[in-house]
Amino acid sequence: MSNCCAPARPAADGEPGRRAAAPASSGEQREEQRGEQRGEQRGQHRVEQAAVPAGLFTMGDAHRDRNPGDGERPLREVTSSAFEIDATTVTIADFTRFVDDTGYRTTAEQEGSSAVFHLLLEAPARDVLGRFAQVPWWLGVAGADWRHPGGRNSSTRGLEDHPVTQVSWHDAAAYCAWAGRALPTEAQWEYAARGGLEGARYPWGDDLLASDGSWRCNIWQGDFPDANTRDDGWLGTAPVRTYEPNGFGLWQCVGNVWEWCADWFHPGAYRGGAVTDPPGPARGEMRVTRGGSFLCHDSYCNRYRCAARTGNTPDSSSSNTGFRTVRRA
Ligand SMILES: [Ca+2]
Ligand SMILES: [Ca+2]
Ligand SMILES: [Cu+2]
Repeated sequence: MSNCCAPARPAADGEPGRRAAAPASSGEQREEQRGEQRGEQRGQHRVEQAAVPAGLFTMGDAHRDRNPGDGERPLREVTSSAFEIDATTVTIADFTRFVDDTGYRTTAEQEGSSAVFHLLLEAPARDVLGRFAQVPWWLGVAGADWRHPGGRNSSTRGLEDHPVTQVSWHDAAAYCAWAGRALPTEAQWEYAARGGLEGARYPWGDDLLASDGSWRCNIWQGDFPDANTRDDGWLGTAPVRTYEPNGFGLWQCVGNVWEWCADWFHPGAYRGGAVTDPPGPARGEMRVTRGGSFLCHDSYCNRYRCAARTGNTPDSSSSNTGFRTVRRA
């Protein structure tokens, strides 16, 4: 899949998305072992927690807004155990504590590049390695990583309360291992994002805008991908406590940054009827991402919805993908 919203890291042969998938969870298991060897010294995870009660919800797109091929249907009844989830995505300040404690190097740092949205580029032209063919507003940029989200001339100064970005699924899993946490399953993510509203399009209801016409999430306004009017206040990421939290106390599930989930992505994942605490497909090539980002616009990508789903290869990283975590069961 060439995702309109976040490109896959090119394989060594330059063809996006063709890199062989890593053996299932190898990075995660390695990081988990490391975390367990540290035992009591597990890192301090300071993100505020939202309590999600045990319950039953309808997973999937009840409005037929779906993107063909994403597999937002059939609807299915999901029974969920209670769990605790981060009220916000992991911030740059949070990720800094993890890296300071462990010396962890992200996939982008190891590979030497990451995907930067063209209007967020802060790097000399020689750092631009290329454009992604299907999604030319994405640039492969040498030196882009979580500390330099726009490239070598950028920094995270003043962005401490913004979501960390330019992190791969492996990086998110490594953070979780350090913190004694886990990525949410896709079902946990959707249940938490819905905030107790059954079948609603957004975490706050069915209408995109507030009754006074103001924005309730950080997506794109204007002509994608070149002109953004910033009606919602933001071209790129917003601080994690922007707008209002949902009924369970979660902020910005929809918009701002895509959020990595634990599951492998498969468009047929919902077939098979009612389930309890589903872990997702046993294998795959992409990990699920949820919630859409500051780049979503109805003109080409309406994935800023509770039911929307897509995936990316686990080594991919970009300007608009981050994560939140759950307490390990
Ligand atoms: Ca925006
Ligand atoms: Ca989000
Ligand atoms: Cu989108």
